[in-house]
Amino acid sequence: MKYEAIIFDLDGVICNTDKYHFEAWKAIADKLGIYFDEKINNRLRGVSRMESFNIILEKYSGVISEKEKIDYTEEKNNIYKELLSKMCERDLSDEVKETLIELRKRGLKLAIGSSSKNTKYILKQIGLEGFFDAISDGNNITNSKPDPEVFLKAAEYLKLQPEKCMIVEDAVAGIEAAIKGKMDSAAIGDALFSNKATYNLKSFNEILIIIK
Ligand code: B16
Ligand code: MG
Repeated sequence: MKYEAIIFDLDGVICNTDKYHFEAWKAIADKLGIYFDEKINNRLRGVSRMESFNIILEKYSGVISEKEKIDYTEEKNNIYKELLSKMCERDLSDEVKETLIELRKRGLKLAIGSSSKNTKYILKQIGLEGFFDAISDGNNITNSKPDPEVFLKAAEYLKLQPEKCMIVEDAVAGIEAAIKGKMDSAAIGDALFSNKATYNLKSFNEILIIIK
């Protein structure tokens, strides 16, 4: 086989938490009277919480202190976590679940490479606590995507060379991170627009075809 491991992004790949990020950011943007739509939300995919807020603030004409920025990002995270608390095992699709099980059966190591500091909580909610061989997330990185750090750390935790790992991503920033880390990548959803991934997935289970 071409790869020894697959490193999955979480939000927008394993589960659809991206819609909750949107809802939570929208509440903050509305509070501040900032215009915010799906197109701006797509620029937040894969980037850290504070970087996301800085992108939203590009449309803000007022003045905001660093302390207020921390307070607003915390408020966003509380709204987001409240939405996550309603998630359960049914929020993991059969397609994703069956593909993960089949990949493991074929002997591949499976890891998460996510910018989110809520990764472990989300995995628990959808019934995947303890499933992955390694988790690299927003808690162990200094630079978020498009920096390759989160994926390089995942490869390191798996004790594998980065070239032996393939990345699955829904964010353009994530595909750029994979390229910088010299790793092959498979794009799904919004990441298809980057046109820079090694593979383009029409559906998640196509991973089973491309790894052959
Ligand atoms: P949190 P991923 C990313 O997760 C999201 O795509 C991005 O929108 C979010 O800002 C980032 O996590 C940080 O999330 O606020 O939960 O720490 O796509 O890299 O799995
Ligand atoms: Mg994502």
